[in-house]
Amino acid sequence: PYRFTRICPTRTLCQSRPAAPAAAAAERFDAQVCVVLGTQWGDEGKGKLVDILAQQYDIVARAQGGANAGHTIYDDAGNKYALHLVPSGILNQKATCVIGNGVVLHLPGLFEEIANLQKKGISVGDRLKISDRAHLLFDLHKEIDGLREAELAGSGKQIGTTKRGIGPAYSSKATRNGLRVCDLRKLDSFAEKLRKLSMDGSKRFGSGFEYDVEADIQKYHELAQKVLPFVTDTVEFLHTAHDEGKRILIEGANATMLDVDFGTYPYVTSSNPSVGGIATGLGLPPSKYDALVGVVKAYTTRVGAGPYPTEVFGELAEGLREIGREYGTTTGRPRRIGWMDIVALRYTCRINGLTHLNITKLDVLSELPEIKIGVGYKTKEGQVLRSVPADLETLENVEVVYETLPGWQSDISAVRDWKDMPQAAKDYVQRIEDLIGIHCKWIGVGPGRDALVVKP
Ligand code: 2SA
Ligand code: GDP
Ligand code: MG
Repeated sequence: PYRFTRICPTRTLCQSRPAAPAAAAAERFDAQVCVVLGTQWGDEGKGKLVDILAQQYDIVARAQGGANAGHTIYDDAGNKYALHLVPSGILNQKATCVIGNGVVLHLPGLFEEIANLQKKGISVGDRLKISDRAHLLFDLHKEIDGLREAELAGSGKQIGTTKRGIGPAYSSKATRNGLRVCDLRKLDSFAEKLRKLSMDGSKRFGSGFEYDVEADIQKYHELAQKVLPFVTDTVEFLHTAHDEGKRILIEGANATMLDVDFGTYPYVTSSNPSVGGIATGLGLPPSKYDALVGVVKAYTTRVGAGPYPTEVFGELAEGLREIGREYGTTTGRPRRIGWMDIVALRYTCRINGLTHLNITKLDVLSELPEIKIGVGYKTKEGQVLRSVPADLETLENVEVVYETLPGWQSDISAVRDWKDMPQAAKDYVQRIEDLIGIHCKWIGVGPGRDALVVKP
């Protein structure tokens, strides 16, 4: 039944973009502190919402993850930006961006990203604050990430990491031999600590471990001078700003189904992309969060290995991948594709205590004659599960129970008002809202800033 009829001009995404203000930017969002989180396996379109909301916030902060994250955003002129470590608020020239203590920071990558932004006319200047407690991610962590994946390849159990060194950097943090940004203030002891850390790698991996520690120490002499002007106590900075009534937007990276505690372990990232990671990654407590927005793709995608109950294949997957441009922002890997999974979504919404949802990429489904929603998991033994099981074997073997809704088969990429949405598209969004019980405040109908519908 899935014949892609190419009725939908979203296949030429962002070729001519009207410089109209986004609907969300026109309407003030009241929350003084707003947290934006991924509710699926990442790449829901968090960056786009953060960029839009950032126009009305003073501070935009990242709390966890590292350069594994990839957020693609388009400005009013249709220029494309791919951000990894720099918060997506950087496009708002009035916003100060914060990289919190929970982020693992690869300094060469950060400066490359800043230079790329500068080439596109976005000056970072003094608008970036970096926590002195954040852990440094070195090339040795990337090296170990690659070596570990190569080891796992033998047993066919590769995680499919981004090879950005994320797991090894959080391992160093937990092992308590990691180096923090504040260590860059004392370069003698910094060098000693880095030599010890490097020794761990060479002991574990022997001659396979290719890392020139002395060369890196030299490099970090320069990098320290470059980064220290941005470094501050971000806990103090954020609390003072909050007390002064400043508005703070917090940008989640990755997503709850990739959370090291709640995701499909071990096929997860090594941080907590759920709400707990926001609190520990910034030192701003949950009692200060006024809104928690979950970003939900109208279907699902996943990069890397691991169980994925609603995954689809063949022409349907290929068609949606092409229309939705589902390729990794960081690695360019093709993303796996699946239907909306309500069991997983209900689970992640509960964990995060979400107050609003943003359904994204509804336009990508426009060509389909019918659309499925996974509403239940049935085990081999015939038991219907109410939530996501911890045991991967159980999860891998569930049979998904689907509801099928009619598609709208018309282009919705120019719709800006909920009342102009085709009835079948309204029904699809309403069904998700009813199943989850959280207001879908924003609906994405294209990648541009203006392509957003506010649902009453
Ligand atoms: P890692 O590198 O240790 O965090 O990888 C562990 C798992 O987490 C997944 N992961 C991601 N999933 C979706 N998007 C991510 N960011 C990039 C993007 C991904 C890319 O925006 O497209 O470019 O490939 C991201 N980062 C980590 C990863 O696939 C592993 O399953
Ligand atoms: P993030 O990691 O959650 O920030 O998401 P990514 O930026 O990695 O991936 C989301 C992709 O979808 C980006 O290329 C966005 O430009 C694009 N996107 C976001 N919202 C929409 C939408 O509503 N419709 C379409 N067609 N694309 C969107
Ligand atoms: Mg992404």
